[in-house]
Amino acid sequence: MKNLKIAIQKSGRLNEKSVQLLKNCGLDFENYKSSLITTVSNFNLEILFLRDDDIPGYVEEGIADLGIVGENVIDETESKVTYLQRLGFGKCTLKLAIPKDSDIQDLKDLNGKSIATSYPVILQNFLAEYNIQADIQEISGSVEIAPGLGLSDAICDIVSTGGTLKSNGLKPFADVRKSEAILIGRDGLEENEILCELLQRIQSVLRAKETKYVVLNVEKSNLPLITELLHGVKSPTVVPLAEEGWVAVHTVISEDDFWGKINRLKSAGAQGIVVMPIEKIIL
Ligand code: PRT
Ligand code: ZN
Repeated sequence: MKNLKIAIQKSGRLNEKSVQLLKNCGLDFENYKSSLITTVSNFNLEILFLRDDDIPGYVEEGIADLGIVGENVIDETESKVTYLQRLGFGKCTLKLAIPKDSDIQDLKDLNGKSIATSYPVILQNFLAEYNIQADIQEISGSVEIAPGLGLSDAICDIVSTGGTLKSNGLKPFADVRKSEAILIGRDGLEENEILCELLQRIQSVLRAKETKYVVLNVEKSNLPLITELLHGVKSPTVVPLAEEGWVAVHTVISEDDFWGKINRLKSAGAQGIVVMPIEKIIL
């Protein structure tokens, strides 16, 4: 079977998590920082390491079959690629921000103002949607310092914690678009067997991340209360303990659900609660 090629970021914010996701899928490869391509030894896949900005174009042109990249980059490059799977990392928001003491209060106040950004395409589309005429100043990095240098009245940049805005005397003003890392594919790949298997592995890793394996001990008489609280993959497994009248309950539960139920489980008599990570869940 012909290998598929997947493009991931060579270095930067998405590199480590992209590599980790592929490794968690059971793929065995050397993560050579210096090479541009590596072969997975136990799966029909080659990995290309690229600048994130180049990934959508490589996939659109079919040089790579698949890619992992932020949605912001796909939109900015206006590439025609297929969204295959949201990956839950690299989460951020492209925001408009203004100096703390700015008199801009409303989106319409941006009319006639200048906005510095590395995302001119997304920004232009956003402004057009709100019928705003502003002067877009395209700069490739350190956008946050533009207002301080007198280059612009506002900026449009990616924010995750908000720390960079704050330390540059800026405040968020409006959200332009949310983004996270996405698995994309070239056109016509949908039925490909290697892709189907890779997607199944990725989805089982993502599912496992949201869930925990929980074991707890309870007196047999309290078991109905506990099983009612726990709705796992199926009904929980119940195993007798050496101590007469006690059982251990094993189940799989979403982490959010678990934290919401912990106090009710304790009041229902649960003891010795152990929570463990899960590697994969195959449905
Ligand atoms: O070299 P290459 O071109 O591949 O990488 P790059 O420098 O263009 O991108 P990189 O590695 O910085 O980011 C890759 C992707 O990560 C982006 O396209 C986003 O989808 C996503 N991402 C998630 C972020 C952030 N969080 C983020 N915080 N990208 C950039 N930032 C920057 C932002 O530009 C700003 O300078 O971090 C600063 C703000 O962070 P906070 O936490 O202070 O708000
Ligand atoms: Zn980039």
